[in-house]
Amino acid sequence: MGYNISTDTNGSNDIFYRDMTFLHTGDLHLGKRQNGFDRIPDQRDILEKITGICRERRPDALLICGDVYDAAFPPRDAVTLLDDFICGVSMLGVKVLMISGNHDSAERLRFGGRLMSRAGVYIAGETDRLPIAFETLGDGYGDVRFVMLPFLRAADIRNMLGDGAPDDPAEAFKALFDTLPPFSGRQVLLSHQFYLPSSGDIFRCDSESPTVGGLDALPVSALDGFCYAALGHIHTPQAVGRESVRYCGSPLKYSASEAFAEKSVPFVTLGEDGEASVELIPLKPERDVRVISGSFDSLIGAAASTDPGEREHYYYVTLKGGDEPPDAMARLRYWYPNIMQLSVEAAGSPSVFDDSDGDSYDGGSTAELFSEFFGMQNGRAPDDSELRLIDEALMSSGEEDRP
Ligand SMILES: [Mn+2]
Repeated sequence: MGYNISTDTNGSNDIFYRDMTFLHTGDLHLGKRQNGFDRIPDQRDILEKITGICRERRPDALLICGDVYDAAFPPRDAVTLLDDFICGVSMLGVKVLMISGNHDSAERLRFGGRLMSRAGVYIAGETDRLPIAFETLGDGYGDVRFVMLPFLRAADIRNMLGDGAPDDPAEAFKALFDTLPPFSGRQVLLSHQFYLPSSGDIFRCDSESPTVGGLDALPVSALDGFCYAALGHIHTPQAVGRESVRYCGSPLKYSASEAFAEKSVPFVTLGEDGEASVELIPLKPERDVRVISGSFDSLIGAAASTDPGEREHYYYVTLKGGDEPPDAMARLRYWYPNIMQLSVEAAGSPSVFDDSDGDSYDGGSTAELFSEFFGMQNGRAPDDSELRLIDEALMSSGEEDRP
């Protein structure tokens, strides 16, 4: 946004417009604990780096595309961190546009949003009314409409579109976009759904928890009307179908499967004609996630000659060779204080030791789990006839009701 009035070499007073630019982030997962480690200090570090990019590059807007927090009830340090981040970016004169993801509580995230919009901080967490939120920012070439779609479950779409909602998710999304007021200018989308290209697949990793009550993969063709689609949800940075539809990826590595991924933030320049050019600005954390493997002796031997700074990273360690002593974890931690996980690869089945606080489910029968799932989907407990249907379905699938 904004423009520079300058004198060109001919001495005439032409106005040179500056193309609109924005920075695309998402999947911050603030407050996440990873294998027992509080990642708030790392998150503060990486958000300060993103703020630094804003300071240097002065984009018109910073987009935060969902999974802002790791949980619906974020710890207070996470809330403080987000407050500091948004405030710091906003003070630079950069607008902030933020949507809720499947990990966020949409209602909590949008607290104060109507007031904050006056300061250029826009939050979309509405899932219960039309139209979906949008903000219009202008540059010298006219207005650009940012369509801000909070993470939507199938039930949200039914609530928004009513009885006429198409069953096909792709059709439903088109119908949602059709409810927006007509607009002929350039449009940018913020969304936190699972989109797939028409051919091929996308790179996924272990830290994207499957979405309860989520929609099936949406075809990326649903986004054809947008100059740029800023997506969140998938933690590996990648384009989907075309360069200007992309997942920015999480700014930090939240699983061992991401150890070799390059994290980055797309810096997007939107031309007069709606052409979006993308520059990936690399993100380098103070403390990285590493994967090492080898025999106990070889790892201990290598540790002594490894730079102490290097040993401060987070490590996923796999021991091979069967020479590990009973106190292997303690002895490795002497050298590598931040071991997130230690696995022993024996000839038989691999075993894993970690201090994870665990995502695995902690009991409950399949029917109980289904009832919980039903509640998340529909906002109420299943009634008797629905419970009978669940039982019948479990019986016919051969899935016995576990204790
Ligand atoms: Mn995520």
